Amino acid sequence: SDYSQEPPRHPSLKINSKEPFNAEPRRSALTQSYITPVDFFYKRNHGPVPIVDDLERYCVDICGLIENPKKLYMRDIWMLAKYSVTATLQCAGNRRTAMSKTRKVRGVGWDVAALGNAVWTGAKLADVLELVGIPKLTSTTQMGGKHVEFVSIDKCKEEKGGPYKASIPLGQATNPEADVLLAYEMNGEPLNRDHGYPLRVVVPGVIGARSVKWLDSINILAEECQGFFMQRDYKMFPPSVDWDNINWSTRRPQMDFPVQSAICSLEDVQATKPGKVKVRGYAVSGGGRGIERVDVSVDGGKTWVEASRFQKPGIPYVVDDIHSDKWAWVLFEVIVDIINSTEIVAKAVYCLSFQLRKKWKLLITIQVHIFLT
Ligand code: MTE
Ligand code: MO
Repeated sequence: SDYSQEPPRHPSLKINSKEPFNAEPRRSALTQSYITPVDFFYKRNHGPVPIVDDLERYCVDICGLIENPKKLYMRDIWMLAKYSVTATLQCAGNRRTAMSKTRKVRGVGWDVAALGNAVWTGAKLADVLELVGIPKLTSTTQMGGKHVEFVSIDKCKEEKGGPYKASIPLGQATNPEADVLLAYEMNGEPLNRDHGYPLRVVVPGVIGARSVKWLDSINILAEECQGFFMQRDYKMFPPSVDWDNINWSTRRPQMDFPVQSAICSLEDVQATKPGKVKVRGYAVSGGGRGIERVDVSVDGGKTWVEASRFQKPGIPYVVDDIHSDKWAWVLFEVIVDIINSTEIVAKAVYCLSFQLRKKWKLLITIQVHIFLT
């Protein structure tokens, strides 16, 4: 593969792999702003970054199980209603290094910063599909086609030199409220090459792997995409399954990501003087479920205090559909008093749904070990 024409990158990024380029910001830099600057946004590529230099000729083929296949040029996509969605994109491998401490896992060794929160702007996929005759809110049982596949122009070794690809269910693709975008801007600027120039898919609330960059075609399929990243990667197995007895076809591809929280103002093991310590981090839930609360413990999980939390910049989070960015992370902060060597734990509580806001569930925690100096 040819890596001689990679784009420039910010020198502060922590590089996990050079070719293909995989990098994340330092965790302390990550939670400094609600919207992650493009320079500090993690980059996850599976091959060389492709070059699109003729925007006039660049187009997306919409094909598969439809009556009238169509080529959409950038000018056609720019004509559609323009939407901006604030969404956190998270790699399914985020925090893999910590997971490997419990049991060795394969893949890029990410710390806690293989995610970022951006304002994505573009056309809604539901509007694009309507252009080719697929009505809004087409349920998966209504049509011959049941899945919408996104195929890229890049090439990767997992696909034996073929393009990166993924699919989502037709019901999600045609639902305007799912906010699936064909995005041409990130944080108000045209996408840069690393993030998918000139056009990428953004599937909010779903693992990053489904948000295909450098879009080449959209394929309406009867079955879900059979590509490597849908069928032989990004699946969850119980502890009894190992690399020698794995049977990939027994599990569904991972789609919505689970609730997640991580402390970013401290390293996993950190020395400090006794006194006040700032605990700051992020919490995010897939599927648009939102974050109900973040609690922090300085005694390894015996007692808890609620952290203050910020979603839209400067405004304490308001719990309703309109004032929350439901696809976005929440930044939390609390000042704690440290008197002993101890373990600090953060816990995010997510909402099962905006309708059932009273019902909540706990999930992932992260632990930080503090030693007094
Ligand atoms: N799309 C293409 N065409 N090629 C890729 O390698 N990587 C996927 C996804 N889309 C990928 C892709 C994965 S695994 C993730 S986590 C996100 O893009 C990363 O997006 P980012 O680099 O913009 O942060
Ligand atoms: Mo990923």
